[in-house]
Order: sequence, then structure tokens, then C-alpha cells
Amino acid sequence: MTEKSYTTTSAFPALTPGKLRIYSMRFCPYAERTRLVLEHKNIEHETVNIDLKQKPSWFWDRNPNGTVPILEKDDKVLYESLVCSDYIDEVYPNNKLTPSDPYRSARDRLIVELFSKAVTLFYKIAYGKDVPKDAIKGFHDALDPVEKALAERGTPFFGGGSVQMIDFSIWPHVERFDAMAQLVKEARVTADRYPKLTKWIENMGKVPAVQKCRWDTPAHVHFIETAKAGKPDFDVGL
Ligand SMILES: N[C@@H](CCC(=O)N[C@@H](CS)C(=O)NCC(=O)O)C(=O)O
Repeated sequence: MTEKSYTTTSAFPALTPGKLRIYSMRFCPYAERTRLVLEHKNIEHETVNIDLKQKPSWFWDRNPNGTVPILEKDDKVLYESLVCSDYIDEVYPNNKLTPSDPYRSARDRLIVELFSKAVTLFYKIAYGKDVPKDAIKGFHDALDPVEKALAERGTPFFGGGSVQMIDFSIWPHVERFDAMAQLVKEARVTADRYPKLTKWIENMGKVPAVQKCRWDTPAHVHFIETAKAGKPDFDVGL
């Protein structure tokens, strides 16, 4: 199956009975959340990349929001990255990524929710044409409670001694922080303000699933710049 993006004119690639499929976009951080879970759990699947500027009608049929990721297997369809990741974790219980303690699980969700404020500002900073100064301050302020949560846990990963769902939910946007800082240097996440977070970034860099799914900073910068110019290079290198 081609890695190239499917567009408005692409015929629907037939499903194989019993085979799991993810609809993705190679540079999408939300799709990366679910790709990380699939990779970490070593789950066999196929990938259909979508040209998000020219979406096929069969893509819209599967998700009225028109976003990736989407999961599909036989008659089952799901979308929204966190929903997809949780579903995979429940259906394929090897290497369980979600805590069994409901309180711990809810606290993890809370941290992902806190982090989402920084994500909103990341998009303003990295993809904005004129970046307002308060966006940069807001970004750093939003990361402070995330740093604090990691410090309170005192573990190498948010999830504890090993990588968990919370880490995979936060990681993809953090992977893009260096690219953002190359475009807007005041947004850099430094070890003096975020000692735990920067150490966590180092730890995440050693996780095999992360190594498999990640892009390097120049690739992210290229994607962001092409997206800002209105022509995202979905198929770079293919
Ligand atoms: N809340 C969604 C967000 C997904 C999302 O925004 N994905 C982007 C790509 S990174 C997308 O599909 N955008 C549609 C578009 O560009 O039209 C999730 O968590 O899955």
C-alpha cells in the first residue's frame, strides 16, 4: 500500500477483512499519538495517508470532522486520537498503557488536558504569521503546570518508570517544539525553566516506538513552512 497521500480523485483502497487500518497524515501529531500506540504494542495494521487539502469523499464518510487519525476494521470506525488510542489499548491488552487505578488514570487525563493549552499556543506560534508576544508568554505559562506534574511524580516518564499512554499523548507536539523554536526562538523550552520536561524529552528519545514514528527537526521545519505557505508537503521524500 502506497505511503503517498490519497486525494479527492483517489479511489477507495479496499479493506482486507480482519485487518486494522489507520487513516493518517505523515506529519500529524494527533495521528502520531495513535501510531505510537500501534507501534509500541506491535499491532499489525495498514496506513492510508490523506491529503488534508484535498480530502476524498470516502474519508469524510468515515469522520464528519474531516480529521486524522481514523481507525477502521471491518464494520468498526473510530476517530479522535485519544479515543482511538484508548480503544487500541483495551482491545490489544499486551503492554497495557493505561493505569488500572481510576484516580491515577483520571489524573493522567487531567495532565493531558493541561498540556492542551500549550498545544493551542504551539500552533499560534509555529504556524502564525505574526506571533503575538502574549502567545509566547502564554505558551511558557501553560507548560509550567506540566513541568510541576512531572516533578511531583518524580519519575522518568509521566507514566512512571516506563512509557505509558500519557507520555504518548503528550509527546508528538513536544517533538515539534524544537522546530517551533527554530522559527521563533523565544519559544525555546530550556532546561533552566523546565529541568524535568527536558530530561523527559531525552528519555522519550530512547523509546523504540518514538524512534520509529518521529521526524527530525529539519523535516518538521520544512513541513511547517510549506503549510504556512498554503502548500503542505504531505508527501515529502516519497
Ligand atoms: N481532536 C482531533 C484533532 C485531529 C486533527 O486536528 N488532525 C489534523 C491534522 S494534524 C487534521 O486532520 N486536520 C484536518 C484539516 O487540516 O483539514 C484528534 O485528537 O484526533
